[in-house]
Amino acid sequence: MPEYTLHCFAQSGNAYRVALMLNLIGADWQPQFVDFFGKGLPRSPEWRADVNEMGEVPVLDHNGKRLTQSGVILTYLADKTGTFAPRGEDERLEALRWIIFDNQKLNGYLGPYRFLRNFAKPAGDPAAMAFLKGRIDNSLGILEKRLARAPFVLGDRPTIADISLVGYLYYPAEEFGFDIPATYPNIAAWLERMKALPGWAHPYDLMPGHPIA
Ligand SMILES: N[C@@H](CCC(=O)N[C@@H](CS)C(=O)NCC(=O)O)C(=O)O
Repeated sequence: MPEYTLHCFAQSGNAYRVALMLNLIGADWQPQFVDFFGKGLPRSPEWRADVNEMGEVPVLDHNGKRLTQSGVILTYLADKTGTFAPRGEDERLEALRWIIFDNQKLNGYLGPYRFLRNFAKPAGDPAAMAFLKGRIDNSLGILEKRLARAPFVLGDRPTIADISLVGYLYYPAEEFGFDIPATYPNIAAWLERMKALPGWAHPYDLMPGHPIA
């Protein structure tokens, strides 16, 4: 039995952050498929009672400990292994700052936008989509500017802040209806740097459930 079990599904960029981290650190891990689109599993009362009261993926099981929220899990894995960990108080707080920004304003909007565009029935209301797109453009602009300063979000080496921020950014452009790397050159170069790390894999190759049955 592998050391880590990640409850996830291929379309989840929130889960991808954790799957990618596990692969990059060379962890002994296995994915546990969560049927989000077919059974709506995380929304069932049983799943909420037994797995995660917040009704969300990702969930990580490790040695009898159960963790949720990708930012918490990334912090846990970085603390445990020392890999991709921020160094010192200032970096730790800076990483947390970017992880919160990402969860709320970058991938926090990009994930629902992609969901409403591709998977929701009915698809997203045009006014809601326009609101989300405006917020996404603003947040991508902030990240683009940040990445003009250094190769990675905190400086010269990748940390959990980068692993969080790439959450949805490797999914195909047609799922968003706009091409992020083609629009933001600093983000494009940073995505290539992250992709060059040993252990990198695409979300559709790393987690089960693509294509949707
Ligand atoms: N901030 C959370 C977001 C998790 C999240 O929203 N996951 C989605 C799947 S991509 C989910 O399970 N949504 C179920 C729901 O909101 O009902 C994290 O980073 O772990």
